[in-house]
Amino acid sequence: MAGKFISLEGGEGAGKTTLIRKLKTHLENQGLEVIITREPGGTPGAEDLRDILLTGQTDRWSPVTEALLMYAARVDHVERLIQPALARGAWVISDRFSDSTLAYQGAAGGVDIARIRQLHTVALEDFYPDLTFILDLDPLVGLRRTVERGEDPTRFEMHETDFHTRLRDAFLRIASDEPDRCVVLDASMAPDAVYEAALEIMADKLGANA
Ligand code: T5A
Repeated sequence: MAGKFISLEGGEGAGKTTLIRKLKTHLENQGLEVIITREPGGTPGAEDLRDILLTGQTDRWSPVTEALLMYAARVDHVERLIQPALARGAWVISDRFSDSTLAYQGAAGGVDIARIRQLHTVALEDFYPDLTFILDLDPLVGLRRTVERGEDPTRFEMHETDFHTRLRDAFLRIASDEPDRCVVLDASMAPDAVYEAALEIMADKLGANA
């Protein structure tokens, strides 16, 4: 039986990585093989692209170039890691996927959404996650969390507040446009409360195994 593909989306510091670790442990306790991965990245070639995408000045690439680079990385990721894992029955959880391109390069960066959707079709046809969690959080709270972590900011974290507000609105719009696939989680709750809410949704949407 094919596995399931879950993506987590949201603004900076929303708590995706924290939630993914908990979901992995839960699913492994159900006897499932679980692969956790991230975008941009996830395979050696895509991680090379991640290095150039996340470093340098905010205007290092135009939003269209960013979208193309994100999709170059994504095709490698899907073909070499995600699809083979799903085919052998593993569950794959990715820290970001295609909705991030719609939100970051599209709604926040200014690339026409229809153009990004066309790019998706050219690159991956109708391949999408089975379930997407959108972690919704005030962007200032998320950015504060990343600052408190003490790492250097990425190119995207350095954008103005307006950019992060557009991102939040974009993710909420994606969730309301695609209610079968996407579920919004209130990421201002404590980590365990976010996890409990995610477990309930996963069981409801993906069935008994979850
Ligand atoms: N990008 C990506 C695009 O522009 N287009 C694309 O198509 C794609 C795929 C990736 C960047 O690339 C951009 C978007 C991103 O800017 P990244 O470093 O992977 O860069 O950035 P993020 O994905 O945003 O990852 P972060 O690690 O910054 O955030 P997370 O994973 O959402 O948050 P997490 O779990 O690491 O938590 C952050 C801090 O908050 C605490 C944690 O302990 C941690 O210290 N925390 C909480 N605190 C209070 N309450 C909670 N519920 C908490 N949950 C976590």
